Amino acid sequence: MRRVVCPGSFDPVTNGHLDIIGRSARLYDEVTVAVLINVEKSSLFTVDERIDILQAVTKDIPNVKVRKFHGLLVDFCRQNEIPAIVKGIRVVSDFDYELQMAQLNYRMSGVETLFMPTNPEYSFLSSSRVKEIARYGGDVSGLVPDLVHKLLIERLRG
Ligand code: COD
Repeated sequence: MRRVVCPGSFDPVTNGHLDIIGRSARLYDEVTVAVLINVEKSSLFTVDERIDILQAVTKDIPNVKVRKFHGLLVDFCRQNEIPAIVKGIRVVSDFDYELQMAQLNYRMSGVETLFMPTNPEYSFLSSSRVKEIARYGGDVSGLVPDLVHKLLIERLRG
């Protein structure tokens, strides 16, 4: 079975993330979406909320599963026998950052990283920008799944 992991914070998942997850699911037998537990970074949604959201928005893709992890991604890959990571690349600065991480991950473990160019429709999209726009009352519909849109409004505008 060909397995791959799509890792991230997903705070919250955007349509850019979903595009990469869906395209990966067409290439691999099993895609594990791995949500980082990062106690040092404050987040809008808890890890368990992010997992519930990811499960809901990927429910129609049968070969996608959602898990959480802490520590090194390559350790999660080893424990779950996943030989490769998929990362979406939006802009050249993403590549600079991701290349270094890919090379370190390979050196530590032999786990490969594959870069998937973002759909141009989503190349400007990040979770942080979505939260900022929603916080100040901007419209994020079309940038995130409808469920996330609803939850953002509830959480940020009380
Ligand atoms: N279009 C396409 N892809 C996108 C888009 C978009 N609009 N937005 C995000 N992405 C992709 C990117 O590939 C990104 O890597 C991924 O989605 C997740 O994005 P985020 O913002 O949710 O997650 P990050 O960047 O905070 O996640 C970083 C990781 C959790 C992957 C990373 O920090 C990690 O692996 N941490 C574990 C510790 C570790 O192993 N460190 C490495 C040492 S070398």
